[in-house]
Amino acid sequence: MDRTATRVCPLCEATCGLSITLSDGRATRVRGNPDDVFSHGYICPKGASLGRFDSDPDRLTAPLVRRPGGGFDEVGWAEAFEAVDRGLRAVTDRYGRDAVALYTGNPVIHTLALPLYMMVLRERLGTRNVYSSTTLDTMPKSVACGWMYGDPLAFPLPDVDRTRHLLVLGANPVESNGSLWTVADLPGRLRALRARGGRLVVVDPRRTRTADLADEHVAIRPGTDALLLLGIVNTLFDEGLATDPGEGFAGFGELARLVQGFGAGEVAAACGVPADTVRRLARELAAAPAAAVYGRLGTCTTEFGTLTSWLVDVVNIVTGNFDRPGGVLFGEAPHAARRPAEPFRTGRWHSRVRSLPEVNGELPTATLVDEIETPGEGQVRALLCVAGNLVLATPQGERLDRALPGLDFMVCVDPYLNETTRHASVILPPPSPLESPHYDVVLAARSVRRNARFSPPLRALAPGRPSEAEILARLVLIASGRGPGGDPDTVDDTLTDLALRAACGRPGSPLAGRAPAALKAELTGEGALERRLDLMLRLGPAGDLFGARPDGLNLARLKESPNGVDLGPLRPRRREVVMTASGLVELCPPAITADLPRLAARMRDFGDGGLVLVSRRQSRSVNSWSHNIPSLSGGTNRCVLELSEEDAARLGVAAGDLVRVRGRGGEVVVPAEPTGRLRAGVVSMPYGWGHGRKGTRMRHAAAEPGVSVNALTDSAVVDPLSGTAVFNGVSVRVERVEGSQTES
Ligand SMILES: Nc1nc2c(c(=O)[nH]1)N[C@H]1C(S)=C(S)[C@@H](COP(=O)(O)OP(=O)(O)OC[C@H]3O[C@@H](n4cnc5c(=O)[nH]c(N)nc54)[C@H](O)[C@@H]3O)O[C@H]1N2
Ligand SMILES: Nc1nc2c(c(=O)[nH]1)N[C@H]1C(S)=C(S)[C@@H](COP(=O)(O)OP(=O)(O)OC[C@H]3O[C@@H](n4cnc5c(=O)[nH]c(N)nc54)[C@H](O)[C@@H]3O)O[C@H]1N2
Ligand code: SF4
Ligand SMILES: [Mo]
Repeated sequence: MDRTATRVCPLCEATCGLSITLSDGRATRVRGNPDDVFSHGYICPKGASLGRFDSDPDRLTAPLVRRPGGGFDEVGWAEAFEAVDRGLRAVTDRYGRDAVALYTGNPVIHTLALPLYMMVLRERLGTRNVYSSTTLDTMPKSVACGWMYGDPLAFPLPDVDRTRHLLVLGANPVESNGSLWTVADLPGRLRALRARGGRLVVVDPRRTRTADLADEHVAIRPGTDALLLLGIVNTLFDEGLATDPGEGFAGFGELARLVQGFGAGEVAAACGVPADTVRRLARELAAAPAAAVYGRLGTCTTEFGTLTSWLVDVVNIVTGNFDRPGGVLFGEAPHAARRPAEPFRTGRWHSRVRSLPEVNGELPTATLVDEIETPGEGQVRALLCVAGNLVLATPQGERLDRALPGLDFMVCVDPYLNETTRHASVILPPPSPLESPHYDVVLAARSVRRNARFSPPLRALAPGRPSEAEILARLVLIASGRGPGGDPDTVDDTLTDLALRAACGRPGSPLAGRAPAALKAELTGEGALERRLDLMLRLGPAGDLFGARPDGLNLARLKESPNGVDLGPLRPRRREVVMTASGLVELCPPAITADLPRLAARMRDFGDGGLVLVSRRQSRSVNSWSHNIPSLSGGTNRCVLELSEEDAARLGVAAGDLVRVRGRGGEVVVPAEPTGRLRAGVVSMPYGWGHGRKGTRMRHAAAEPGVSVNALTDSAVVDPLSGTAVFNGVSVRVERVEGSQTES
């Protein structure tokens, strides 16, 4: 029997509403849901393939446990959890808690269960060796926002539908569909911006498909955006165009002083952008009735990621576009979101081997390999890897690939036997997204429009198969020393009780004086996790407060609204958000501006001739784990090294020739693709390839494996303020492999 259900897509940050036709439990057709309150029918080829992700025959359905002689055995769930309990306990008993490292990957932001257990799992593991994809991605922005606003998760989002001028640096939202900025149909909204007379400027060494849509493309030299932005701020002051934000802000005068020495004329050569262009970009931002600056991976994962991320916000503030419609506005989740207990700071502890500072309770993922490889007290002996593909995702991933077999124990929560999980002692596969409830705990807070959408599972789990929530709850029980067989609901119950007691006990709270047990009995939902979500919705800014706000949100109401609930546009709310020690927005946090001399010193050596590598995303890929989906592979979705036509001519490289690329991390051989899209001196490789390794089981991906860009990158360099890896602006050498024409 066919039926149709709606569901939010979990594959990227755009959170499009889908309409899925199911025949006998299989998704036979996936379309954009025209009635979805947020995405209004938009869909991309990845979302349209969600049914193929669900039915992928290589997706694991049972836990795997490593056989002593190599290979894996499928085992029952109870046996797998017992093996995890034994393996982790053996390591902590002998070496202590810090010997267990936790790594969590990108899908954590795309599921309901993972983010809701991560904090408690971290706490119960009690290890300082906490790592995540954040230090491969967004941490520079978090550090900038942490120091400027006091909250590392308070991200200002461009108000794309009302702005008149959008300056995009190091992002390709037409292919990525946006990041740290949840916007469905971003390509359409960028077109709409231009159609209403607004201007789109894209700064990127590559003329991307986003740049194709723009009024202007500025082909900057990789790694120099901080200098370009300093040149812009300098021009704003120099020409009397900078707006003093006044009350509620600190550091405007100091900013004017700090940008001296970074005039348009001084930064131009390093950026490879004419001084006149730098000045004009500044004047256009100042003149626009409403403008927003946005930066993403090309600004974060560089040597100066935090400085650049800070300057993006500085420009928004001193052009008068901060916290106002048409400029940038803080996101607002409809559920009770976690706020930090105290103003942001970093460096509460340091990594053992390289002494890199803790940020947000995490250490830099770039140094995990050092912690595994380097013997001595505090060495990492076990790894719990949740939804991560470290081998392909981290700089110098091949070194990690060699180091992981040296661990005493490794657990992966992952649906695939891939480049990373092949090293596991135990793999615990979560069910398919279609079998899991969905609500965007993380992305709702980064959405350009306030909305709430819940997707129930479309299919019951096979008997005995645990949900992803249960897998995580059992890991929490194991980490708490309570063994693998306990009741997983007690984890959620404890958290629910704590939250209710706090809400009822706080003077002035709308629930003050009410009985926690009575409120708990009112919670609805299938299972303890859904009830915890119900609580978060009820206590959130749009929540029903258990009847105190009768038209407010709760889970039952979301379940009655299959197209979601729209809660309106974002609104200025700086006063609610800012929680720095001073209570002010800090324009010049000393921890950040202390890094300016390093940039000033480096300014002189940019552009000394060699080739530099940047990464890119492909519209029909999802990071490293979608290449097994036949409907998304082939055509342009291939792993090739793009290089400029000038460089190709100089190196004697023609389309399809194999080239050897050498970086500080190692080398790869890859087909070359000369293109008019790249700035001379820059080469670009897609991120996420390098499949087909021994012992993996992703058969379609193995047929066209590609090579890993992270065989070239170097784990020794990080953005020092955030510990974030450097994937963009990496020095490489390229040479043609003689006699090597690939078939194309
Ligand atoms: N050179 C270079 N390196 C990069 C980047 C780059 O641009 N260039 N990008 C960086 C960025 S932005 C990121 S976010 C990181 C990503 O780093 P990771 O998150 O470590 O890598 P992913 O490729 O996203 O792998 C996700 C893993 O989660 C599994 N998975 C998928 N869905 C689920 C699920 O629902 N539950 C569970 N438990 N597991 C699931 C997949 O099988 C896969 O193993 O890589 C970084 N690395
Ligand atoms: N289709 C698809 N969508 C995705 C993903 C995917 O794998 N595929 N991954 C998701 C994830 S995890 C993330 S983090 C987001 C990333 O979202 P984006 O950041 O929008 O995507 P990227 O393609 O990594 O874009 C980075 C751009 O920065 C440019 N660049 C590199 N170095 C520099 C530099 O120094 N300066 C400037 N100005 N530009 C530079 C690159 O040429 C590239 O065009 O995408 C998400 N969405
Ligand atoms: S844009 Fe992102 S959320 Fe929308 S359908 Fe595509 S992958 Fe899914
Ligand atoms: Mo990412």
